[in-house]
Amino acid sequence: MKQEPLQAAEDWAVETFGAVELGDPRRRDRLLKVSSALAVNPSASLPQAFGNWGETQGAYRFLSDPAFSYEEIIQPHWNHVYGEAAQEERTLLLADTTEFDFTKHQALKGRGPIGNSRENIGFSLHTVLAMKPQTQQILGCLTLNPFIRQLVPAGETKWQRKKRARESQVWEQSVQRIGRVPENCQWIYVSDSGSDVYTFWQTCEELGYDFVLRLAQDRNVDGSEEEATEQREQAHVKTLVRALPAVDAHVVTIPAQRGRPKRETCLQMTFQEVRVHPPLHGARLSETGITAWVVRVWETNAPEGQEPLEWILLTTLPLTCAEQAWEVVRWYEWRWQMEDFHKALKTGCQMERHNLQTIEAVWRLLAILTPLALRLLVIRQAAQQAEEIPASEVVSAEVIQVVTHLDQRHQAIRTAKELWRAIARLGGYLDRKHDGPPGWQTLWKGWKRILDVLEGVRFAALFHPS
Ligand SMILES: [Mn+2]
Repeated sequence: MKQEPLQAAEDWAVETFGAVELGDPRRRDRLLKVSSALAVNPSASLPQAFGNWGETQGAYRFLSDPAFSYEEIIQPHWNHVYGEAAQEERTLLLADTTEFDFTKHQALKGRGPIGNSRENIGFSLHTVLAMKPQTQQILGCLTLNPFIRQLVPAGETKWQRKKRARESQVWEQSVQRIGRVPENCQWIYVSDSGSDVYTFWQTCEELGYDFVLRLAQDRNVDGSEEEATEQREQAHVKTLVRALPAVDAHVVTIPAQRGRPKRETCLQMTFQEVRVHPPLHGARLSETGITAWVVRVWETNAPEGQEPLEWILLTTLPLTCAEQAWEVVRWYEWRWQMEDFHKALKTGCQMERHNLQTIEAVWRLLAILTPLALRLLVIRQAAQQAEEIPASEVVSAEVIQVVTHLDQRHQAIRTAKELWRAIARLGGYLDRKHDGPPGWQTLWKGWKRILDVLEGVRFAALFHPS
């Protein structure tokens, strides 16, 4: 199977958005024009992507059209991904919330506050991506939920806060939007401590989802001993799990982050079944508790001056052995791909630089850029992982020829990894021993150069029919 990002922009646009229903067929045509122009040049502004005023104006008119919503634009993609995931036995749903900064566009109508400052403006975005755990392949986006944060009004009482729609509700809304888990499928939310929200867990239970998430609160659980007695002892989940001895240990590599170099470390692990009590207020569906398993991994030999790593995870998946508990930890580690996707939107697609008049127009653009950012993500993954796959399985012989010819090293390209390295070099990647993996912009630049050359080759053939 040829990898999807290697499709020509127009083919990709038709495949991704062709089934869209926006009423007037002219709207569909415009969507295909805008999406294929951005597919060629994902980080471009609209005037740059089109290079002529008439088409640019057409794109602005399309994005400002109140006749349809961002959901209608991305619906065919959501349907496609839902259908793909429904064919898998098990799918991980990586979910997270991020903020987009439009402080430079003060005129943007409908925007809200972001961060902790009252000066910065933009919107929040909750995203759910589907991932196939066997290959870590991202199937696509299952739902997007952009929203405007409400600042806490000064002097608000606890009761008023409960009544106001709270940000934490976006988690249960995302589950409801995706809907019931299809027959014979296991769909597992994988999410950070932002999803420590009891009503989210209840919604998962109601619609058939499992989850693996990081606990934020030290919730009440049944005490471990004397479960049979009438007076069940209460305990706090973190205190309880921290008192358990390690049942296993693994050496893992912690990737470099926030200026700290990558390091190898030994992680201790323990796990136990718990009965989590509902909070005293606000458990919507029922007042019953939830049976789950808590997993703790922690570092005992952190280098001096570095905070030792500790994750306390909660999962609805029954854990009967250490191997299952490690699997859950591994899935939680893969969550970084979600953060990478948000980076692809911000850095790869320069989402925050677009100058539109209303937040609804920004969200319509977001619906176009989301499948595009996924294309960037797949390219970067391919560049990092594709070690053993022959290049000829990924692209046509014509592409391999063009890349070999343009690459200054002029070496034979055998594997997909060699192919992507050469493509990155065409985009300016130096590929020295100490260089990290190539970034989005570099890969995309290299790939775009090949697309341009291919177009030239095909164009030339028109004039010299053989
Ligand atoms: Mn988060």
